[in-house]
Amino acid sequence: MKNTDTAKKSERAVLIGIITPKLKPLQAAEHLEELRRLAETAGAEVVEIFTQRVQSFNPATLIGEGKIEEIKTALETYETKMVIFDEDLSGSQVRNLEIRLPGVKVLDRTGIILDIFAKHAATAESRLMVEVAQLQYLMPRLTRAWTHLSRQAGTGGTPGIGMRGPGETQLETDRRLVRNRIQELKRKLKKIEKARALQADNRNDIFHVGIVGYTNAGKSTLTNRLTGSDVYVEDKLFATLDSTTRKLYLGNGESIILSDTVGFIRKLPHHLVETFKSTLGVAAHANLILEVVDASAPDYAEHLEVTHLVLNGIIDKEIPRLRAFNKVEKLDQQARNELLENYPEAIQISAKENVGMEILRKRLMQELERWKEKRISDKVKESETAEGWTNEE
Ligand SMILES: Nc1nc2c(ncn2[C@@H]2O[C@H](COP(=O)(O)OP(=O)(O)OP(=O)(O)O)[C@@H](O)[C@H]2O)c(=O)[nH]1
Ligand SMILES: [Mg+2]
Repeated sequence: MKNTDTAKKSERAVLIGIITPKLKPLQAAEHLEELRRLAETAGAEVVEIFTQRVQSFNPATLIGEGKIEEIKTALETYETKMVIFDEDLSGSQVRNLEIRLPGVKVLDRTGIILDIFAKHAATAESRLMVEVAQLQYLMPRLTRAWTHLSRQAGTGGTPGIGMRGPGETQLETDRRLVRNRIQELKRKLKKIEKARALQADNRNDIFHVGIVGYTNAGKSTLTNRLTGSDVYVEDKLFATLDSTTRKLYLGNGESIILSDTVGFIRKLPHHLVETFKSTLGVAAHANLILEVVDASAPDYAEHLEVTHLVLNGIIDKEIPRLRAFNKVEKLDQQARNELLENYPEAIQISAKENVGMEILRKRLMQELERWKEKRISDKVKESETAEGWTNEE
């Protein structure tokens, strides 16, 4: 086919990965492959990937002078105006790199993730969260060049009258405007969160399962498979941003609720996790966490680690967990046996090929029964305490 529309529309990009002594070569390659997928999901066409081995980062530009020259040549060869770093850049690193690479857009991993989030945000809540995250990202990158920020930040009007303190520079005014806007958005988010907590309270008598896991693990495919719903599935990162809640009938008149949530990814900056806490909070209110893992990903062990780190950051109570290794139809018998040996508690499924669904339903039923029993014993304890039967001296 001749020159497709998408090829014409997408912006070309050069990727840059840093290999630190801690990183094994295979790991580094996987990280870069993930960055390529992120860039493509954001709509870029990757034309070249550079890596640089470093003992320590160059504080001014992250990478060395020689590498910058190499990149400059590649940008000219490919007529490209965009570089994307796999590491997060500080505001001054972006500025220094933009001076060294004039006219080139310098982005980092978080910038790309935010771009994808903005594309996929479908509800008022996720749009608010994306805006907070974008403003927080913007803050350290603000320079004197950023004037008229009040309009850019969506607050309307021009900065200045009634807004500027005595002797305050434009930069300080801009920072203050961004901070105010962040506060305002956070207040709105708090309200939505409160409404959600209330909803969760009302649902107290139904067993709620939060489906979590690394992005692209197959969470939405599994939700669709189990509940016959039509949640958006795509072989792209962060296809899901807003959580979806569906009812699942387990048989014997039992039903539970399943929530499909936003996926995790490595190097997720702390402020992003903080901001998306309420979307992820759906999982924090769950009675069971169903962790979906792409068993066919070569770096699935790292996915497990990342998932746990993020989960521990957002969940402050003990919630039972069930792990399902997905996409196992892609593994040979030996790999499946190894999984079983290393993770005897986990189940193996293929949401796409409808494998292991009966076992999963059975495990969900068992967890439901366990939860019911616990509720009864908790209630008994509660009434005993209320009547002063226990802990009497
Ligand atoms: N081979 C195989 N592919 C699967 C399976 N389950 C899901 N997929 C594919 O994996 C890709 C991602 O699936 P999703 O269900 O969108 O994954 P997700 O975890 O919801 O991803 P995000 O919402 O982006 O975090 C899609 O191309 C699915 O078709 C499976 O069991 N086997
Ligand atoms: Mg999804």
